[in-house]
Amino acid sequence: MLRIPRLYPILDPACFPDAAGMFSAAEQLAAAGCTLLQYRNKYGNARLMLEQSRALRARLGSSVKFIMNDRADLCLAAGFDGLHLGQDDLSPESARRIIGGDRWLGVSTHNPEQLAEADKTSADYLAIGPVFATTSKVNPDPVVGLEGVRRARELTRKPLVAIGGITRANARSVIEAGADAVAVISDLLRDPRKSAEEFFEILR
Ligand code: TZP
Ligand code: MG
Repeated sequence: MLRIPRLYPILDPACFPDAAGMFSAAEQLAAAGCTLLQYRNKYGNARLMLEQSRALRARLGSSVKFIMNDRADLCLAAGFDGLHLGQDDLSPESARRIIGGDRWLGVSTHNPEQLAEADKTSADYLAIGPVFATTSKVNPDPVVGLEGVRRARELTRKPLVAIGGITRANARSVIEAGADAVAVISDLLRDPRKSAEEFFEILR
């Protein structure tokens, strides 16, 4: 079973004024000690997504594990280390056939039924959320709260990533509810290096 770092930052170009801002944030996160980053782009075309993914890899090298959101094809094309799937993406087993056995595969779930279902797949880690209200996702599922994290913990032994509205103020409670890691977009945007360092301090 893989060991997932406590902090799992998600880079979404929609949250930055331009690509340079996202690249700079990625470098700051790596400088703070982040070793796992997800690239999540809901609006870019495939060509732009591949360009940005390759640029991220070129800047940060192989010390960071890069996870592609949604797209198995771009995961391979960019030479990423893993793929993260939602409930409307390829099934975990279909994606697994594409990415192979060695890359990480993560699956998002939003309730106990989805969690239990995903637990039966070859996914390497499972995500549960949104734990709290979030403005970073269009049409988010209902919040599951800390109770949702506790319930998820009871249903899987796979590494569990909590996502949605997680900040330095509530991250500790999420880990105490049973999550192994927190995935974060917005609370890393302002001063990414300092914010990530504070997350690590809180989650030690
Ligand atoms: N999936 C569930 S909530 C969410 C995603 C991608 C957004 C998380 O962003 P934030 O800003 O950390 O709430
Ligand atoms: Mg998806």
